[in-house]
Amino acid sequence: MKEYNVAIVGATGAVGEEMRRVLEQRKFPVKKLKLLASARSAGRRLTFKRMGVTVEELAEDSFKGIDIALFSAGGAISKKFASHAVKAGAIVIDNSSAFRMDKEVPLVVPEVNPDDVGAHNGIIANPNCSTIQMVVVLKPLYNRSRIKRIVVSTYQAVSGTGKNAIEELLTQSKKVLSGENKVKADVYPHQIAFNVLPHIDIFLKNDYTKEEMKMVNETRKIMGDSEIGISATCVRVPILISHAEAVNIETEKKITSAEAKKILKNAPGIEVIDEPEKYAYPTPIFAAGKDACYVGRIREDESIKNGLNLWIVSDNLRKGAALNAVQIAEVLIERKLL
Ligand code: NAP
Ligand code: 12T
Repeated sequence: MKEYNVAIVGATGAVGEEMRRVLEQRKFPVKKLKLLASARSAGRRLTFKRMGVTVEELAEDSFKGIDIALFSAGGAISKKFASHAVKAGAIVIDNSSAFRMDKEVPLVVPEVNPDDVGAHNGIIANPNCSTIQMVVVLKPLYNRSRIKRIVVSTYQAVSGTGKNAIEELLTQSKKVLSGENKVKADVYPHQIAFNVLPHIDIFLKNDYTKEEMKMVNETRKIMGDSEIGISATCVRVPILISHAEAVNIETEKKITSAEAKKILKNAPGIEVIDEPEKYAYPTPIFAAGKDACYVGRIREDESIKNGLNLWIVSDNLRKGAALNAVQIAEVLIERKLL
């Protein structure tokens, strides 16, 4: 089997760490793994397949001989370095929002639009975490009946923001539990421990957040339907891993809740957990560390003719980031595009 030289840009971050784990767990055919981060981390030793790998400082000439570069160090780094990786002959799979809406850049969720991978100019974008888990679940329903409108509220874990945010939630929580009533907020504008913030990424001119508009625009691009009405409210909650979403959809044709359950049970990448009588529904703690998009609380919306309500939960660092990126690379290999 052919093996590939893989680089992880942002290897010491929350997503980068998960990338290493996913590559190893899925037995991705790695010939050589290059771990890149800032000067702060250069020289650190990390393990891959029980071997030590030294973290190197990211530079323009880091990509010689690299076949696949998995970028996860923020949009500014992607904008500055992705072109150098492409020039060196690598295919870039980018986790930031830098290129997602570019016309020449495919935005891919393998369960939804795998055929889009081919049309790239060196860069393929990994969608936003909240978008990925929603489209994995909505696509099989869409295939049964076009979805006219989506209304979604998210409950997003702090790990979506990165390592500093995980640290901040833990530190603040310890302080509150030890009786301090004033805690310092650095990463977020307000205390996140024991709180809920209706604010993810920056605010835009229309008063929505960038995260909310990513869900609108990326969903339309991935589903290949620019006409779907989408309204999102993205909320940060004090949990470590996994995003949850309450999703309401309006379809053109009626889909009963029984039919929806049957469709979703047979769809790729999805597990249905929906037995209210046993209190069985997906939760963030259950989904953390797992690969599937979990869906439960499937109900017909009794306020409209053709509506459904769903509760969708998935690990934001895995399917929401690292796993989806590695699956994109696997599609490239399967299709002999790499
Ligand atoms: P993180 O935990 O803060 O890690 C950031 C990583 O970037 C670290 O490895 C850091 O290295 C590296 N980095 C920072 N500045 C750098 C520089 N100047 N040069 C080289 N490396 C640098 O963040 P994260 O949660 O892993 O997220 C990173 C990226 O993934 C962001 O673009 C975020 O938008 C994206 N992301 C995407 C999704 C998704 O929805 N698909 C989900 C979460 C995050 P040091 O350790 O040396 O500082
Ligand atoms: N600000 O990939 O803070 O565009 O949870 C993902 C997660 C941006 C992204 C977050 C973010 C992205 C967050």
